Formats: sequence, structure tokens, C-alpha cells
Amino acid sequence: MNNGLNAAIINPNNDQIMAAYRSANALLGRDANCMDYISAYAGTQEIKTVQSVKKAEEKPEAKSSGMNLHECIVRGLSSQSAEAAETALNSGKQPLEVIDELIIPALDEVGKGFEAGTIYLPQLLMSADAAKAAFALIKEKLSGTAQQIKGRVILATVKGDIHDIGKNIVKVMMENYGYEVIDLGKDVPPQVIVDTAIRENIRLVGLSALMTTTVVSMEETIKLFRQQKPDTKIIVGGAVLTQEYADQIGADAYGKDAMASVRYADSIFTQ
Ligand code: B12
Repeated sequence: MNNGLNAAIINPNNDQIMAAYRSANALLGRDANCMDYISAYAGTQEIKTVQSVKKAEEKPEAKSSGMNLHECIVRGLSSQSAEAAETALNSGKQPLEVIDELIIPALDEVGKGFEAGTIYLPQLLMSADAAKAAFALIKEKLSGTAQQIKGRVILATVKGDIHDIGKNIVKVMMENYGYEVIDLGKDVPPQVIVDTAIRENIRLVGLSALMTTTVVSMEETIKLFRQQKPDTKIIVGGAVLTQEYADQIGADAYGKDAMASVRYADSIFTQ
């Protein structure tokens, strides 16, 4: 194979031969994103049994266009996931249902695999990209007609944290419900958030954190607000947070999902 063969006459029932064949394809750049190698060996310490290798081979790799959105995200197929999102929308699902029922559970599945050591960071990145591609399409469908601005809010993922898919969903929902969003992005230092709120005279700030290690930055940001701009309301969200923890770090509200942020904003700006 190193000298140019696509394959040789080999015994596909021999695990070691198949391992050499798959490794060669991966190392010679003939296995896009090493998907074949990963799907055959992820989660195994040893080479898989002949039976499971055969099963992996039977997977309809080429029929990816018919794959559903959940599967596209789990397998990290960005180019197919927008198409699959469109199919889901055309089948009558509402944009929010596609997010809640297909995108988020798929990312949860990938996250669990990552934690269990059966999925690796490059795959996590590919799944995140696939989710983003699907979301970009859904965002187009969500964008309603321009309405009167109900209020202005800041959104940020806190310092040390680069997870922004959830924050971006919150942003789109808030914009759709008539809020102007100043999006400070991800990994945002506490003082930058406070300074922006002071400069722009903002009454509501939404903070996102996805890791146990970065909720500490969230608490730090809230403390800084209490000292420097105490009239600001702060809503926090992200997969690791709970109402109890939000109370503990001194947030004004906890938002389980994007709609919760809209409801809380409405209670502040339109009551
Ligand atoms: C995608 C992903 C990534 C992507 C992020 C891409 C991006 N642009 O966001 C990449 C691959 C870059 C990544 C990197 C890492 N990740 Co990661 N990642 C995930 C994964 C699989 C999904 C997160 C996600 O987007 N979920 C979908 C969104 C829509 O959900 P959500 O963010 O929770 O948002 C919803 C609600 O929570 C809420 N919400 C969110 N924010 C806000 C804000 C407000 C104001 C409100 C009201 C509501 C709200 O509304 C949203 C919509 O309903 C999770 C696992 C999981 N299931 O959560 C791991 C996970 C979060 N990652 C994890 C880790 C460890 C990492 C890395 C450290 C890995 C590494 N070794 O490098 C790095 C982190 C680097 C850093 N400094 O931040 C761990 C965190 C463990 C922990 N408990 O601390 C997790 C839980 C995986 C795991 N089980 O181990 N990751």
C-alpha cells in the first residue's frame, strides 16, 4: 500500500491484517477524518472481533445523504447535517423542536462518549461543527420579521470557557423575541463584561458556562457586577448549572434553556 496499491489480496477475516489495512489507509490519508478506523476500533483496547468488524463494514457509509440529523451530528458530518436539518424542518418539526429533540441530544451523546473515552477531541470538534452547520440553517428559518426592540442585553460565555453553541442559541431566540443582543463572545474576562454593561447602560446580562471549572468565573463576574453595577440583573445558564447552584453564586435567575432567557427578559422589560 505504501508503494501505491489501493489494497492487496488479503484475508478480511484476519483481525491483524484488517488492522494493518485500516491503519495504512489512515496513515496514508485515504480514510477521510480516520472515520473508518475510528468506527472500527473506538472504545476497544484490543482489535475487535471479526463479527463486530464486519458489522462496522456493513454500515451504510455511502448513503449518508439519507442520514438523520442526530446521526450526522454524532458522526461529525458537517456537510450533510444542514441538509438533514432541512429535512427535519420539512417533515413538520418546529425549529425549536429540531434544536431540543435532535441537536442537543446528539451533542449529549457525543459528550457522554467523550467522558467515557470512546470519543476523542477531534470527533467532538467535528460534531460541534456539524451542530453549528445545522444551527446556521435553522437560524435562517427562525429569523422572523423585524419588530420593535423591547430591550438591550449582553450575552457572554465566561472566562476560560470556549463553549458557545448554547449561548448562540440563546442569542438567536432573544433576537427573535425583540431583544437587541450585545454578544461579547466566549472566554470573556469579568471586567470586560462589567465595563460594557456600564458603558452601554445594560439592565440584563446573560452568562453561559459549560464546565465545572468555569462556573467559578461566572461567580467572579457576578461579584464584580454587585460591586460596580449593582442594578444589573444576571441570568445564568449552561449544562453544568442548576437552580441551586445559580442561587449559590448569587445570580438573579437560572435559565434551563433559551426560552427561559426570553421569559426572564420579558419579566424585566415588559412588565
Ligand atoms: C460541543 C462541545 C465542545 C466543543 C465546543 C464548540 C463550541 N463552539 O461551543 C469543543 C470541541 C470545542 C469542546 C471543547 C472542550 N470541552 Co466540551 N463539550 C461539548 C459538548 C459535547 C456539547 C456542548 C453543547 O454545545 N451542548 C449543546 C448546547 C445547546 O447546550 P448548552 O450549552 O447546555 O445550552 C443550552 C442550555 O444549557 C441553555 N444555556 C446555555 N447557555 C446559556 C446562557 C444563558 C444566559 C441561559 C439563560 C441559558 C443558557 O440554553 C441552551 C439551549 O437550550 C459537551 C457535552 C454536553 N453534553 O454538554 C462537552 C463538555 C461541556 N466539554 C467538556 C470538556 C472537558 C471540554 C474540554 C476541556 C476538552 C479538552 N480536553 O480540551 C474543551 C474545553 C475548552 C475550554 N477551555 O472551554 C466537558 C466539561 C466537563 C465538566 N463538567 O466540566 C463536557 C461536559 C464533556 C464531558 N462530558 O466531558 N467541547
